[in-house]
Parts: sequence; C-alpha cells; structure tokens
Amino acid sequence: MSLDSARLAPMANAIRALAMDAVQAANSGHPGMPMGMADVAAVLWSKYLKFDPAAPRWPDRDRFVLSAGHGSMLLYAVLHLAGYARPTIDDIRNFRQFGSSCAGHPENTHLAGVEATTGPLGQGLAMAVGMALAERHLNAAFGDDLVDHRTWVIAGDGCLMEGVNHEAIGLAGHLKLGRMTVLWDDNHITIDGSTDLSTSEDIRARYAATGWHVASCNGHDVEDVARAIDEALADPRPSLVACRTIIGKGAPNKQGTSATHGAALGEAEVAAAREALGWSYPPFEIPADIYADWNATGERGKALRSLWQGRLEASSRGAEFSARMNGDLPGLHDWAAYKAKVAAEGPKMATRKSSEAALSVLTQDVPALIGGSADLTGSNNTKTPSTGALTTGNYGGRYVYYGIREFGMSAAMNGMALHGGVIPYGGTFLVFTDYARPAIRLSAIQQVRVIYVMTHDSIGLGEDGPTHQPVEHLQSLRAMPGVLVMRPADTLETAECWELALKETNRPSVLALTRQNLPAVRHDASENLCARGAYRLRAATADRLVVLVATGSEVELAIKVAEALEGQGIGADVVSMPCTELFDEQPESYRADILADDALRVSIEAGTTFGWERYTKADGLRIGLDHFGASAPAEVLFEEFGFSVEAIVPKILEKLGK
Ligand SMILES: Cc1ncc(C[n+]2csc(CCOP(=O)(O)OP(=O)(O)O)c2C)c(N)n1
Ligand SMILES: [Mg+2]
Repeated sequence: MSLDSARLAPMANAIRALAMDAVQAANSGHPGMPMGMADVAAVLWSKYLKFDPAAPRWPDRDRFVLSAGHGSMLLYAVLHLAGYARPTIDDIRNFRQFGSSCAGHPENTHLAGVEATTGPLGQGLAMAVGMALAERHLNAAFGDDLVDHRTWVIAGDGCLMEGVNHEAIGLAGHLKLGRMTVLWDDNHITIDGSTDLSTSEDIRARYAATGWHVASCNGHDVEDVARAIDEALADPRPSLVACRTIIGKGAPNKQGTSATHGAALGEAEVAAAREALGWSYPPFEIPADIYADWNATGERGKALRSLWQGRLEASSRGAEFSARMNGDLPGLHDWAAYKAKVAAEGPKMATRKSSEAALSVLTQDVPALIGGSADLTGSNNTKTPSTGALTTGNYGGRYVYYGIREFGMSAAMNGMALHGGVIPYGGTFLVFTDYARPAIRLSAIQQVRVIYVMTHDSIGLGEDGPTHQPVEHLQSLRAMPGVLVMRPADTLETAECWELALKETNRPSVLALTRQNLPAVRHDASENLCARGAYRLRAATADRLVVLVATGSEVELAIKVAEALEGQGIGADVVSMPCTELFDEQPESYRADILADDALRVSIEAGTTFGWERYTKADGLRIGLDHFGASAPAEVLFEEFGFSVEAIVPKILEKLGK
C-alpha cells in the first residue's frame, strides 16, 4: 500500500488535537510527545501495525508498546480513532480523572489496547524485548500458521538513556530478535531542556555495537518514515529507527522546547496551534472522513485475523494453543505423587534444591514454563532436564541465559507474561532484587504471573558477606502491594509454594530460598497448608504461653526453641509463616486462632525485625537482624547474631517474667 500523504496529515493532526485538548481539559499531562510523534504513529498504524480493533487481544496481533508512557494521549487517541470500543471520546474527555480508563500513564489493566503499563522510562522497551522473545518461542512451538507477529515500540530519549536500556538491547541483540522495531522519538529534548545538557552519547553507534540495525528518518516526512521502517523490516536484526522530530510539533510558539513536554499548552497556544494546523473543529470533535480513514487502518488486520482464525480452527493444535494463550494450566500429572514422596522421605535439602526438584516435575508437566537466571544458574537451581537452552538456533528452548542483567531479565519476564502463552520464572540472589525491583513493582501493578526465584535468602549464605546477605529485602518486598513473598521452610513447603505461585494467574511471586540445607519440618502433604500463608506446625503440649512465628530456615530453630521451652514446662506453639500476604487474606477467625491473643508472640526471621510488630504486637518479641551481616561460615553467623536456642530462650523467659 502506498502512503497517501494528503490523508495522513489530517490523521496525524487528529492525534495532535486530541492530545492538546485532553491535556488542556485536565490541565495536566504531556502534549509534546504525541504531537511530535503523530506523523510516525499515523504511518505505523496505516501501513504496518497488524491489529483488529474488534479483537484487541487476538493472539497473533502485533504488539505495540508506548515505552515513552508520558505520551499516553498518543495511544489513547490512536486506539479511539482506529475504532477500539474503548477509549470512547468521553473516556478521553476524562483523561487523568479518577476512574477514567485514560489514566495519566497507560495501564494494561484499564484498556484492552494497552499492552503494557508504561511510564517508568526504559521499562516499556525492556518489556517489549520479552514480548518479542515470547513470540519467537511460541512461533517455534506452534509454527507460522498460529504465531507470526511483530513487536513495535515508541521510545523517547529518556527510555534510551536509562540503564535498563543497555540490558534490554543487549539481550535482544544477542538473541537476534529481528522482529522488534524501536521507533525513537529523536527530538533532542527532555524535561530539563536540550539533550545537550546531559548526554553526548552516540546512540546509533551503541545500538549498532549491540547487534542492532539502525535507520534514521525525518519523523515529519511520512514517505521518509516509511522508507526507514521498510529498511528496518528488511534487516534480520532488531532495529532502531531514529525519527528526528520536533517536540510539540504544531504549537507554533512552543514547539521544539521542553515547555511542551509535560504541561498544558494554555488556551492561547492551543488556539494558535489550531490555526497553524488548519484544524478548525471544536475540542473532542473529529470529522467523519478522518474517523473513516483511521477506521480503515484496521481493515488489513481484520482480514488477516479472519485468515488466522481459519488456520486456528483447522489446526490439530488449536485447542492447545488457545489454552496456552489463556494461561490455563494443564493437568499436573506427576505432582501429587511428587509431594507424597517428599512428605514420606522428608529430605534434608537447601530450599533452592527443593525448588529445583519441584521444577523438574512442573517443567515436565507445564510446557509454558520458561526458566532462566541472571548468570547464577548453578546457584539458583533454575534449570531442569525439560528446559533446554533458548538460543538463536533454538527459540523453542525453554531456558534463557539472561546474563548479568537482573533488571533486564525481570522486565523481559513481564513482557513475556504480558504477551501470554508462556509463564516466565527467573533467578538471582535475593539481595539483588534491589536491581530488579522496579520491574517487580511493574509485575505487581500489571497483575502478571511472573515467578522470581530468589536464592541465598539470608546470612545463611555465609562467606560472601554483607554485600550478598539480604537483611531488609524480605520486609521491603512484603511492603510492596500485590506481590506474594514466599519463604518456605522445607522441601514440602517449597513444593506447595511453587504450586501456589503457578496457580496465581494475576499476581507475581517471589520465592525466597536458602543456600544452606534445611531438615524436613512437615510430613503430611494432604493439604497445601502454605495456601493459608501461615499455619500451626506444632501445638503446645504444656499450657500455651508462647507462640513462635518463623519463616524459612528459622522454622527449624523455632522448633528447637519450642522443645527447650516445653522442657521447662512452658507451652509453645510453632507457626510456620511462609507467606504473610496470604495469611493476611485469611478470615479473622483463622488468624486469631493461629496467633493466639493470650500468649507471648515471638517472631524469628534472619532479616530486619521492622514490620514484625504486625504479628507479634508491640509487646511481643522480635528476633531478627537489624544490621548488616558479615563474612563468615553460616553457622558462625547464626550463632554470633543470636539465632540459637541459647540466645533466644532467655529472652523469652525474661519477657514472660520467669
Ligand atoms: C524512570 C523514570 N525517571 C524519570 C521519569 C520522569 N520523566 C518523565 S518523562 C521524562 C523525560 C523524558 O524525556 P524524553 O524521553 O526525551 O521525552 P520527551 O520530553 O521527548 O517527550 C522524565 C525525566 C520517569 N517517568 N521515569
Ligand atoms: Mg525527548
């Protein structure tokens, strides 16, 4: 299809008008980016993007990610103009108001046409890498007939400047994700002013050095934009298309300046822009012929979807494919037997090894599981016999060597989960959740099933010392809404936590696992007790005066403390609390029963005590670590830092006044 410049100009101006009017109405938002990239968007939608507004979640659609999420009005305008059911023009009128689907930054949970929640710069592009990876993997698994689409990104200077950009493009370049195209809004402007203020980087050279193809164009010349995109499509590498643009293009007095970046243009400038653009229509009114031209951009995709639908119905694997894309789990054939065996044998094992054992079974039953690690495969125990390496020569593999890219890995996993058809899990040390944290937060906001396998979860890792020993990490992750933090105490609990993480379709999970061996603390697999978040592992024999609440490796210690107390006639319950979030969701009666009111509550966890008052109450006792660790063998550290029966029992006796 050749481009009709005469039609594209008013189509682009419709984006400009909606963007400046919506921002003006809200007196809040970012008109500059949508106005600057309006021409590029008009070309992309008209000629390239594969989509059907009637089926926004059609599995074989192209994925489009607005990494420069502050330019959300570009996406809202385009979705509306192209004929998606939402956003309506009223949604757009309510841009940035409470309850509007047109939130300040695009949110995947609000609109079917929004593939990813963006706004934290750099992460949209990094998630798109995961989408492109998922596409190649599913293509290898199901073939061209069912999976054959592209991933497009609009990114700004900010997205390219963020550190995560380096990790993301490194991964995409290495894995040769050639069906990914980044359209860079090369406007030389960020909030503080000219990019000259803060960067001298040769971005094209950096991308080229990372294995990317680079093209450039004038972002306001639609023929030139199409030429550059054609070049990108012809090249087998992932592509960066530098689109030289003018921020706020169309606002005659403010364009080209950071004044258009993040504030309403003002009544006078909006009027002047109408004049300059020859746009004579009132706010939120689009002429029918322009709607018609925009609506026509979906025709190609509509026809392609109908052909695809036919192939799906004809395919012997159609049902399997649809179930995969739905995120349905297949039957876990070997699972019950595995758990029964673990319960019977009670192995003494590090929970990272327990996780590997569980994964060996689950990855066999669940082909959607795609594993990986940020260069700690042998430590995280994330690889199983079912997960062969995913490489350029074998996209059908199920194990990604992410390299030392914790943030890039986590963002890519978000993109994979958003793409659908795969369930990503990936590992690093728990302490390095700090490197992945912004992506974990986006997992939670986006409500995606991503499973973080975080090993070496305390001073129990020993000699590597305080840089590697998490202290505040468990509590800081628990403080994040919408994330299940699970710290299992033995091999059975680890299996139960894996099962929960896998079945949790709308929430990410963090599994905190030990480096050191742990004994089995439970031998009954008849009910998944971790699902309760916390449960009574041992009931007091003598009159109950104490409830010990422990997680992970400290459950073993809590049992020994309880035995010592019982030896002195002091009854003590032991509560294992693998997941505080799930416990908080239990009915009041259950919680009251587990954390009895009439006893001294004592928490034991080898991490900060900050926050444990929630369960111990202010007058309880909190055994933890409110300082950094040290380099020494694990047993020495536990002893030195007071994680011993000898250190804990006297504290409890004192508190009881005995
Ligand atoms: C991680 C992160 N840091 C800071 C911000 C705040 N912020 C939003 S846009 C922006 C600058 C963007 O510059 P550019 O990407 O060039 O966008 P343009 O001004 O060209 O629209 C900043 C700093 C953010 N959204 N995310
Ligand atoms: Mg910019």
